[in-house]
This record gives sequence, C-alpha cells and structure tokens, in this order.
Amino acid sequence: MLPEIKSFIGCESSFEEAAAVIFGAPYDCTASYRPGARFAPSAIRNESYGIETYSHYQDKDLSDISVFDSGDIELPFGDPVPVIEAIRERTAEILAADKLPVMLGGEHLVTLGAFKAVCEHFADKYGSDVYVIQFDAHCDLRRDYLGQQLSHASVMRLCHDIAGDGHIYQFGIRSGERSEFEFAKKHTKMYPAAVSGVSFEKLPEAIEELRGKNVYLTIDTDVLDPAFFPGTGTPEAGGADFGQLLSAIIMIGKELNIVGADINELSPPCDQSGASTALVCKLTRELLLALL
Ligand SMILES: [Mn+2]
Repeated sequence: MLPEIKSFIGCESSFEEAAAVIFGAPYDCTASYRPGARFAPSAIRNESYGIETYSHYQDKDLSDISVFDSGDIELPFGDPVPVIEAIRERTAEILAADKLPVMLGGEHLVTLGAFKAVCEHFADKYGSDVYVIQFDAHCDLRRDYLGQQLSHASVMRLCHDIAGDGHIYQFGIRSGERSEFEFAKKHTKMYPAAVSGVSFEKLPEAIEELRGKNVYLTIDTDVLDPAFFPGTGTPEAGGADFGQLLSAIIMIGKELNIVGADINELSPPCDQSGASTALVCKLTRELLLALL
C-alpha cells in the first residue's frame, strides 16, 4: 500500500527525471471582485482524473513526456511580499535544475514571482532578455490598485518594470482604464479585442518577432469568454473560445522557446457546474504536451 498523494494526472515522474515541474500557488488575497483562486490548484489536480492523458489534437500522451508535480507552495495569507518571494524561490529551484517551471495559480499576481526568477536565471546565466506573452481580458497595467502596488491588476506593469519596453505581448485584452491602454501604446505590444470579439490573427506576426528569444507564457483564463468560462473572479464579456486559445497555445509551444509558463485565475467557488475546472484541466494537459 502507498499513501495517497495526488498529482496532476499523468505527471508522476520523479524530480530528477522530469523535463518540467508543475507547482501550485494557491493565493488570491489581492482579488478585487470575487476571490477563490486559492482553491484552484487542488481542484485542478482532483478533477484532472476526469480527463484523458492522451491528446488527439497533438497525438501525444502525458505518458510520453516527464512531468513532476511538486504540489502547492505553502504560502502565508495576506501580505503579498513573502508570497511573491516564495514563488520566486520555488521557480528558481526548478530552473537551477534545468527544468521548465509550470505554475498553477492562484490570482494573476503570482506571475510576478515566477517571472522574477526566470529573468534572474537568464540574466545571470546567459545575459539575455525575457519576453512575455500574456493572454488576458484585462490590461493588468495599473501602477497601483486602491493604493496597493502589488496587485493582480498591476502584475503586467510590474513585469514591465523588470522586462522593459516592447517585451510584453498582450492578447485578448478588453478591459482596463484609459491610462492603461495609453501606457500599452508606448510600452507594450497590445493586441486588444475588437467589438466583434477576440482574434489571435496577429499571433503569427508576434511569433516571428519572438522566434529564438526566451519567452514566459502567462495565461489568465479570463481571456476566455464567460460563456465558456464563467468560473473566474473577474469575468469579462467578449472573450475567446476554447479552440482559439488552444490553437494559440499549440502554435506557441511548437514555435517558441518557452522558459516558464502559468495558468491562473480559475476560481472554483465561482464554478458551480465544474465545467471551468474541467476546461483548465484540459488546457493544462495541452500546455504541457505543447511545451515538451
Ligand atoms: Mn490578469
């Protein structure tokens, strides 16, 4: 007999053998509307047993790749400073072992800790820049939110502080203050949603620009339309459908050098049917298969 230790389905490799390491960052203390993302990593693991390990889209199985699930980081509640530091440390440990870190949030602020680690790792080791591809409904470019600089609503602004101008590619954006869209015009590459909806038709152009570079991929699942994905803290109408996001992620995984990735903002308490959690399980499988 063995004790029950739940990992994401098909991610039973040892740390030593793994090419990628997933971990949960169960934090949602800066959520401004509906909290609950702290429950996402464990819900994703539990519900992952409802999906197959095989993807016919990519003709790959999770058993063809080696992924280690290192569980959730133990995070303090409230103050985001030690939380970001704990996430940075876990990510740095994975990178130091030459493995790909894949984080399950948590609210979007968790990205800052992982992105810091990735930038430090590549600056120290190779002296090179890291770029970001962000899928999101929201700009996340505020300087602060209600006086709080470390916020899910300012996470991409904080990443911009580290990465610099022209290093953040934003897709699916359809919500923010006027000043955030003005900031984006000068400092990021933003591909906002049209009145008719989200399209990722400019993604191949972005991929050409980013080819051969180190790219961090952050997927805020509220990029999806609430019709397909109601289980999130800040739903925003006019979003992408699952097929659009999946095609984009498979293309990115195939074409680009992804050095770290995360999926964030699922909120299980907002997911009464369980369909949004099931969607994230499938997205996680497809992301891992596309990256490895
Ligand atoms: Mn976001």
